[in-house]
Amino acid sequence: MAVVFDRPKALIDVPFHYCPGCTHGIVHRLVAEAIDELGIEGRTVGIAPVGCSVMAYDYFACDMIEAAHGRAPAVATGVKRSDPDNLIVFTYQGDGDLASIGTAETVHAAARNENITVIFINNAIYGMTGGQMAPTSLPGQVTQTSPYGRDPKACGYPVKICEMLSELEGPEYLERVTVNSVANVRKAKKAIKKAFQNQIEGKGFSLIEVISSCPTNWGMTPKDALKWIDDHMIPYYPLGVYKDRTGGIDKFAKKEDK
Ligand SMILES: Cc1ncc(C[n+]2csc(CCOP(=O)(O)OP(=O)(O)O)c2C)c(N)n1
Repeated sequence: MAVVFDRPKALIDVPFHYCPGCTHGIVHRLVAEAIDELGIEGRTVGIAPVGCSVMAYDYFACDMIEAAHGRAPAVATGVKRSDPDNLIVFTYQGDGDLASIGTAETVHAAARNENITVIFINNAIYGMTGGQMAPTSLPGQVTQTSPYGRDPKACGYPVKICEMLSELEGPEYLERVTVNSVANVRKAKKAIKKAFQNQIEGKGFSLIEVISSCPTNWGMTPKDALKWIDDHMIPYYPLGVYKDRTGGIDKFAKKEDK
């Protein structure tokens, strides 16, 4: 009988601990599929810091390192530079991790065009710690620490990572995707695979921002959470390629051409 669906080899056969409807599991699968398809399992190292994906080392069948909260790009830099021609290094980070406590590490790894792959899970909330406001929480979004909705006057505006990093000359590839429909999952897969392929080809820093759902802390059913992504997250965080130096989407290249 033909096998039409199977677990990627780069995922260990254990149940995830994630809440029902959380999209971390989908993204884990896409990363694992990319590792399988590119044939890099034996030389891939993942870095997962603190957040709901803190136990990613139990799920990926490759070497995994636990970084302190926010520090994954710095750890990834050290690992990658120790064996740059062989190792394929990815980080897997939440928005509290990457866009708050780890902002400096993110910005400087991108500015250095460090040859690593960053998977950035933007679920607009601090999931693991119980639903506090994140740097990416939307204006008006109700969280445990903004019970009347995020007020930009008191809490500032969300940090748009792809837009911000696209202002740097360094990074090779920045794309924002989501996984709230089959079509969007397919596009996310393509972007994630490209982010790994870029590293294999030595092109440099690739970051894929995945707009994700957190039904538990958003206080919604899994289905409503996927719709909330369409209705609220995507208008604020438009999907698309923000930089692709080799593909010609690069404002610095345009400036030089003129
Ligand atoms: C240095 C440090 N500060 C704070 C914490 C507490 N902490 C653990 S996880 C987390 C937030 C994680 O949120 P996010 O990165 O968005 O990932 P998610 O859980 O939503 O997937 C925080 C603040 C910590 N573990 N270490």
